[in-house]
Amino acid sequence: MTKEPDVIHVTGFLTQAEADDLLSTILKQADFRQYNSGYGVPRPRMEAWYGSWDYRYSGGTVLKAAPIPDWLSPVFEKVKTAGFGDYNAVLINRYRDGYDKVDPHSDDDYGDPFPTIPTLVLGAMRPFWLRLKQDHKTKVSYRPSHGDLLVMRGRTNADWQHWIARTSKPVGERISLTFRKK
Ligand SMILES: O=C(O)CCC(=O)C(=O)O
Repeated sequence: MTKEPDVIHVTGFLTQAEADDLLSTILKQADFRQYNSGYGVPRPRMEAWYGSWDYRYSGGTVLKAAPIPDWLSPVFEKVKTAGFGDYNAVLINRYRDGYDKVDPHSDDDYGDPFPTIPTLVLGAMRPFWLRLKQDHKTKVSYRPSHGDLLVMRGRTNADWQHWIARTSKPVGERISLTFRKK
């Protein structure tokens, strides 16, 4: 077990203009909804799912399968060309302000014990936290901002949980795209 996660932070993965364009297209076109957790409580962020299978959260929430829109194809291609994998689905998360968050978790829907998980960030910078599952104390954070790609690799998802913390600081809207495959 390493005390360092295997994470690559690619700054400027998209140019400023590409990132601006994609952000404005997503805000106009993506079918964001606020889903409930398994206990009927609204999840504190909005989500849009594009993939050929239903995306299921533990607790029973289901994001229905939807075709990947054409305007997302170039970004899948760019992730593939950069050598981070060939994906066929994406979960787009929208954190409207500092109140929106996602709690510590691992992504266990890849059907792969050691998945490579690229996350493209648009909009405001929010620290991306990781903690070791073994002790919940060893923590590392990254600061991906508009147009950056953060890639978790190797044992990272197996040994670490990741999250976006709530903050009372004024922060703008943040969008993340997490690429998935089956
Ligand atoms: O928004 C992020 O950067 C993290 C997203 C995430 O952890 C997830 O959707 O599984």
